Amino acid sequence: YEPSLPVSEKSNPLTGDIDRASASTIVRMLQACDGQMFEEDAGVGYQRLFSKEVVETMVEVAKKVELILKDPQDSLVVLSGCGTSGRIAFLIASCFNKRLKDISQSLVFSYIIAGGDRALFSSHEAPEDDGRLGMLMLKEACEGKKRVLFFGISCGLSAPFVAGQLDFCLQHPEVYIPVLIGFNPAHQARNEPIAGCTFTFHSVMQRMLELEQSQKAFIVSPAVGPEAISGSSRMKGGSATMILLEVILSAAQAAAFTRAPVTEKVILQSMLAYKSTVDVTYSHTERISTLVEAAGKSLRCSGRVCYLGWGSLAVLGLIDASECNPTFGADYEDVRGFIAGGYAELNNNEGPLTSLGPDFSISHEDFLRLILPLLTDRDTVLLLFTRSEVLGEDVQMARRVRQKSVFVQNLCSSTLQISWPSPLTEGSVQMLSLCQQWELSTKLLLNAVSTGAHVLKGKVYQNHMVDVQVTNTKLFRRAARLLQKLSGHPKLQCEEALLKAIYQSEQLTSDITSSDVGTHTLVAKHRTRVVPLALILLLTNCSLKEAESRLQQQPIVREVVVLCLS
Ligand code: F1P
Repeated sequence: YEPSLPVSEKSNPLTGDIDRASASTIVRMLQACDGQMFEEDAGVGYQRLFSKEVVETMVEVAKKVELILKDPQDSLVVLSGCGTSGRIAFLIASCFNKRLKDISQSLVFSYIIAGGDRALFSSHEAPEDDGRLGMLMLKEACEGKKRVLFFGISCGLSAPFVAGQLDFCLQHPEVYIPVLIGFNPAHQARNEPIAGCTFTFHSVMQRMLELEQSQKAFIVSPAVGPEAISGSSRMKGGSATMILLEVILSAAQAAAFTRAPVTEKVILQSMLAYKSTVDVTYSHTERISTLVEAAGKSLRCSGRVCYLGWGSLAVLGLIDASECNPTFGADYEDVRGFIAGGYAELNNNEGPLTSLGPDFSISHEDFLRLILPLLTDRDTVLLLFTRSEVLGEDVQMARRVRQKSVFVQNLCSSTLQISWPSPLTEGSVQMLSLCQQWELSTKLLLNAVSTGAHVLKGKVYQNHMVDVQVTNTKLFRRAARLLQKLSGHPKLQCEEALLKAIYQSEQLTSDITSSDVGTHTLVAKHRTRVVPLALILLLTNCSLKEAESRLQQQPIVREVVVLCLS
């Protein structure tokens, strides 16, 4: 079934055996996968990051941002997406607004995440399916604006939420210019009907392609190769989103405030600096492997991994932690992020969210109050900061954590001895890019830690997220496809097994089979381990009860499968 899959959903041949690899091999595999982001077009005909068309479009988009920065009255640059894409939108909008504030300019960047701010730090995948909701949230965010540059991010060119927003922009060209950011060739955009809408992602994109010539719409969608864990677009998809947006917005800021015009050369050089960041980060394979090993050990013996961060690096910790639940079926206690200054530092649209539950307690005070007393030597704590941010707070914090004999590792530029590529441009841009590259570097490290640790815990089968939460249509289809691949059974039978696991029912009633996928995903939200259960059902033809007990006895799915097959 693989040839028919879009690049972002394919399984990567480099990582087929990642589930049996050691920590250092896992890190080397991730390095090879991330390296693919910068590969040239290898004759497959897909646009890549460095393709001429991609760079040219980035120049044009940066010029549109520049216009808004120079004349911000009644204007807005909106960044929007679902899951990781929405979280990166938040991070970038916050960083660039901070920089505008530092030079006393109007703040023009704003973000939208499907599901609202609660989705910044926890998994809310269902709103991704809602095209109308996307449109309404965009309309509300832009009330009264006369000029809006809208960045819709969907790594897989698939989220109905983003399609709804792009469609709205196309219907109101007098105000909106849509820019689509994704990582598949255009013809691979999702063409599945969207509930309550007359368009598909694919059809919206076709309309955008027609408008590209007249610069009324832009598409930046280079392929970056399949993800290390199939479909896990939080990894390369998220990193490449960061790179594209940071390069475009930095170039626009430099042009608006330091009179350094946006050119293809500026864009290309800036992207090359990100390539060096990836290389330099992975030149510390040994140290990263130590972290992966420690985090894996913690998770394997029911310990926890905590990221204690300062500033934007803390945001990356919060983001990475929030993705472990939907990707690996992890509990929110397994990997958690905390930020110095809490919500005041985040400055998110909806303000403090602490009242939503314990998983929204994200300040260092919360960590000291709720987590520190519980820490044991099974746990791993990572401190994330740049030296200028912490002024000794990190040392104090590390001391307090170490008293509990926890594995503590500081991740800051000095500890990892990350040196930075020589500055490419003069003035403020140099400062900006230095800081931004710390962020990409931190993202890669944290993705390696959380992915590697879950792989070592047995939460990945070959290179598939076999414990994925089936909480929206994309994830339902991905789960059903995975069952087909792993069991060799036909699609219908795999979907039936999935439904049995979701509804916890041996018999599928007509009520169940006649419901739509959206309904199934609402029920699945309250279930765990549905894909492993369905897989055992398919492989052994046993009862649900027996499948559950097999999983309880051996939680590592690959081992259960080996047992089933023997
Ligand atoms: C959005 C997203 C991903 C997440 C998971 C579910 O994907 O929420 O960020 O990792 O795969 O979907 P996309 O719209 O950016 O492709």
